[in-house]
Amino acid sequence: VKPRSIDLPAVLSIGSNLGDRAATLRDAVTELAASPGIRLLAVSDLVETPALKPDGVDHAAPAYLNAAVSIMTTLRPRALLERIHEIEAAHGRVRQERWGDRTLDIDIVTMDGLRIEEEDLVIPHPRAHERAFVLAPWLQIAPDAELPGRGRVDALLAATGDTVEPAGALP
Ligand code: A4P
Ligand code: MG
Repeated sequence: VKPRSIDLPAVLSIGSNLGDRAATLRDAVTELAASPGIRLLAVSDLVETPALKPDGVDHAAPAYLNAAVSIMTTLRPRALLERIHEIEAAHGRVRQERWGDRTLDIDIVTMDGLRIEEEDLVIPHPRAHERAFVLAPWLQIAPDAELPGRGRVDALLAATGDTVEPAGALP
């Protein structure tokens, strides 16, 4: 008997602040959708926000485009992370400073109700609840969404007090 694979819903946040940001995000979505074990459910519109650095918002750095992507996946969390790293690497992602400028960042925001706290993998994403550039696109594609352990996404977004600039649909 073939074991049944478990299909879990997951939400990803994708972002870019270098190069042709919209084209990179569009390609990343295409590559996610073409990945074995990943099925695309919804993609939000783009939002634009200034770069957040460890010391605060950096208006001198290039601004980000971000979007939220909802998927179903049979991949285990670590396999999904590996696939994400492959897609980032294919877009010339270079890891230097923390929260440094990047062509492509893909973060796992949630995977169903899973709670994972390992050195190189934390789910839900530990900073998602306080970031309007994660919450606003997510709310667009899932108006009733909840962030496990944190509450409703609409309430979390309101609590940030931050706004995002709508930047249209993916090209
Ligand atoms: N990692 C752990 N948990 C996860 C997860 N849930 N999803 C590990 C993805 N990766 C996860 O990430 C470092 C390591 O985190 C990965 O190797 C993985 O094993 P990274 O992408 O190499 O580096 P990073 O993104 O600079 O670090 P970090 O701390 O994850 O950054 P954040 O919190 O994701 O912030 N400003 C705007 N406006 N828009 C943005 O999208 N993004 C960041 C990155 C900073 N400022 C931003 C934005
Ligand atoms: Mg990241």
